[in-house]
Amino acid sequence: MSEPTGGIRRSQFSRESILDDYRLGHLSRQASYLGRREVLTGKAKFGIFGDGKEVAQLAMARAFRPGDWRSGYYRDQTFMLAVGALTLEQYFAQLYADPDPEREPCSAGRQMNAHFATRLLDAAGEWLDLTSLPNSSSDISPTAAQMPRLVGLGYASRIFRCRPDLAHLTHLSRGGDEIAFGTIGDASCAEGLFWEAINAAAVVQAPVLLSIWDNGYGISVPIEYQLAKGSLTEVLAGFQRDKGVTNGIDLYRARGWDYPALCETYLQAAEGVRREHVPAIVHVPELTQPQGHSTSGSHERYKSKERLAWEKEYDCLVQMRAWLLAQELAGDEELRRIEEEAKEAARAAQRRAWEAFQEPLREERRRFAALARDLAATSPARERISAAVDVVERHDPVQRRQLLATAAELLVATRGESAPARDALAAWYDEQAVAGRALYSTHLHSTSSRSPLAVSAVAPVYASPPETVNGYEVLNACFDAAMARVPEFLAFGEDVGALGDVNQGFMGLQEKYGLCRVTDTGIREATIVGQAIGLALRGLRPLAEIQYLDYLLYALQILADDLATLRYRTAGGQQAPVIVRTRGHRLEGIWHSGSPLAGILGLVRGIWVCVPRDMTRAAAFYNTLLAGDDPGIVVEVLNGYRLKERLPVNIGEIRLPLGVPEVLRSGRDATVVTYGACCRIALEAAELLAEAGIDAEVIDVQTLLPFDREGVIGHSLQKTHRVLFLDEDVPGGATAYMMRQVLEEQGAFWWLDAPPRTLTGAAHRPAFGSDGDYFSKPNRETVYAAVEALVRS
Ligand SMILES: Cc1ncc(C[n+]2csc(CCOP(=O)(O)OP(=O)(O)O)c2C)c(N)n1
Repeated sequence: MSEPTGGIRRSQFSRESILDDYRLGHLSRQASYLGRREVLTGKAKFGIFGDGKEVAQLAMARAFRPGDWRSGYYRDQTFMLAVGALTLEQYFAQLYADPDPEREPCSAGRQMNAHFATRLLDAAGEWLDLTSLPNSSSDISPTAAQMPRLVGLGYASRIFRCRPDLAHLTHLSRGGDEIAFGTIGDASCAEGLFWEAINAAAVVQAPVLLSIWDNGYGISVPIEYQLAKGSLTEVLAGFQRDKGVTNGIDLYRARGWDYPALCETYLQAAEGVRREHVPAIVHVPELTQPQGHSTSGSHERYKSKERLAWEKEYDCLVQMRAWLLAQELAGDEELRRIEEEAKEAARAAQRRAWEAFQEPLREERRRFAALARDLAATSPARERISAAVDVVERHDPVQRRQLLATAAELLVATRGESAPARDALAAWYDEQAVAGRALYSTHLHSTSSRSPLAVSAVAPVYASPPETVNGYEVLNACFDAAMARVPEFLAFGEDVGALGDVNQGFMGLQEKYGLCRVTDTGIREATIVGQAIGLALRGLRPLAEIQYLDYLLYALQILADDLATLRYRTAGGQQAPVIVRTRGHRLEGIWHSGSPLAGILGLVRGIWVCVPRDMTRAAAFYNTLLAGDDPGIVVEVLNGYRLKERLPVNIGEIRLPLGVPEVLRSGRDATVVTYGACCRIALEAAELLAEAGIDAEVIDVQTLLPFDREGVIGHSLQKTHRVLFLDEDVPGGATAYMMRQVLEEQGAFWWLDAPPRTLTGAAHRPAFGSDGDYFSKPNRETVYAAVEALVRS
C-alpha cells in the first residue's frame, strides 16, 4: 500500500485554489453544524452529515473531471459541493424534504438528507450531455449497497473503450476516459457486498477509484468488531495489483487530516485508474466525526475522553489550517476572515433554502385558512373551525399533512351542512390530495415516449411450412438479432460467454460479437445486477443473467433497494433499464425448481416482471423491454428449452405488450388463471375436464407486473363466474396477489357464483425427482380436481 510522504509540490496548485479548498471545507462544515441545528429545532426530521471528512473530499474532488461518476454514501457533501454537483441551497432543500425537483434535484424530497444524486435525464426522459457533467448515481441507505453499481459504472468505461462502434454516443462517453469514484465507510466494509464488489472490480479491471472513509467506528461499534485484524490495510493487502503480473487493485493510504498527502495520493491514484483502466482503493484512516454519527445519538456515549480529545486535535480543518500557516500560504487573520465568510455564506444559503421551501406552503395555508374562515362564517361549528385555523396558522413549519388533516376534521365536523363554502373546502381537499400524490407517488415507472407500456404487439410471422426448432434456438435467434439491431445491447452472467449460457441461448454469440458484448462473469449475483445497473445508468443496454430463479435471492436486495427504487427515488432524474434474464419453475430439487414469485413481486415494484410460458413469448418480451426504458425481469420456463417451437421469421421484431393476458383456451364453466410452466398443466387438465363435461377457460397472464391492464380476466369471469388461480409458488403467494388484482382492482367479485380458489405448490420447497415434483407442485390431476370441485360447488 503506497503512502506518499512528500507534500504536494507548491507549484502544482495555486495559493488561491488551496485557499478555495479551505473556504469550501469551512462552508461544508458550517452546513453540517447548521443542519444539525435545523433538526434539533424541529425544522427537519433527521440529519446525517459529512463533518470531519472535508479535507479528504476536497482532495478527491481535485482528481474528478466532468463526465466522471460517483457512487457513494451520506458523508460526501463536501465532494458534491466541490465538483459542482450540488449547491448549498440544494443541500438544505433535501434536509427539509423540499419536494420541488428544481430546488431539490437529488430526490425531490423523497430521500433523507445527504442521499446525493445528479440528474441524468431531462424532463422528457432524454439523456443529458453526461460527458460534460459531474455525475452521481443516487445514494441509498443500506450500507455497502452503493458498491455493486460502482462496478458497473466503472465497467461501462471499459466497454466504451473496447467498442469503437459506440464512439458516436458522445453524450455518454469520451471513449471510456471517465472513471467511477466510490466512497464507503470503514465499518460498511464488513458487508459481503463490499468484498464481492471489490473482487469483481479487480477481476473485470473496472476503472474505479474507491475511497474508504475510516473513522474507526460503525455508529458505536469499533473497527475491531468489524474487520479481521481490526485493520483494513491488512485485510486488503492481498488485493494489491502486481503490475503486469496480476490483475488486482492498486492500494493507497493517506491520513484524513493530511491535506498535501491526500492531494498527491488522489492525483496519482486517479491518473493510474484513468490511464491504465485499473481499480484503485484509497484508504483514508484517522478521520473524525465532530458531531457524531447522526442526529439520533451522541458519540460522547461510546467514545473515550482520549478519543474525543484526539478528534479535536486531528480535526482535518484544524490540521489544514496549521499546514497553511506553516507553509505561509496565509496568515491567521486571512484564515479567520475566510472562516467567518464561510459561516455567513452557509447561513445565508440555509435561510434561502428554508424560505424557498416554506413560501409555497405558506401560500397553501393562506388558501386553506381563507376557505375555512368562509365556512366558519355560515357554519354552526364556527368556533371549532376558528380554533382549528388558529392552531394551523400558529404552527411552524407549515406542513401539507397538517393542512389536509385539519381540513378533513372540519369536513367531518360540518357534515350534513350544505354550504358553498363547505363545497369549496372539500374541493380544495380533493385537489390537495391529488397534488400530494403527484409529489410523492409518481415516477415509479417511465412516463416517457419510450415507456415499455407504450410498446405495442408485433405478431410472429412464420415461413410456410414453419421452421420448427428447440426453444433455446428461438432465444438464440432473438439475442442474435438484438445484438445486430441495438449496438448498446450487451449480455453477461455465469456461463453466458464462452458456453453461451447453460441452456445455449447465447451460443455462438460471443464468437460473433466479441468478448465485450457477450461475457462470462464470476458467481456473484448481487454484483451481476449491480454491474448492469451501472452500465444502464451510463446509457448502455445490459442483459444480466441470473442462472436460476432460485439464485435471484442473492441479488434481490440490490434489485429491490437499488434498481426498483431508482426512478422513484430520483423523481425521474435517473433510469437504469436493466433486463434481468433468469429461468425457473419446474425442474429438479429444492434449488432448481423454485418459483418464489410473491417474494419477488412484493419487493421489486418499479421493475416489470414477465413470466412467459415459452421461448417465443420470452423473445417477444426481450424485444419489448429493449424498445423501452424501464427495467424488467424475464423468467423463462426451465424445462422449455428443448421443447419444439416454431421459429418466427421476424424474430427480431416480435413484441408482446406488457400486462395483456392471453386466453389459451376458451370455456364456459370456470376460468383458470395462471402463467409460465403451469399453462401447459392447465391445458392438459382442461382436456381431462372436457372428458368429464367441464369446459374450462385457461388464461395466461403473461406478465405479473403489470397485471392484466385490459381486464381480460374480469371479462372472462363475466362468462364463467368461477375462478381458480394456479401457480407453483407457496400458498398465499403469487396466487393471492393475482386474486387481489382480479377481485379488488377489477371488481370481479361481483361476477362470482362460487368462492374464488387458489391451487399452488406445497408450503415447503419442492422435493427432488419426478415423484417429489409431482407431490410438491400442482399437476394435471390436482388442477382437474380443483376445477371440478369449483364447478360442482
Ligand atoms: C444494511 C444496513 N445495516 C445497518 C444500517 C444502519 N447504519 C447506518 S450507518 C451505519 C454505520 C456505518 O458505518 P461506516 O460504514 O463506518 O460509515 P460512517 O457512518 O462511520 O461514515 C449503520 C450500522 C444500514 N443503513 N444498513
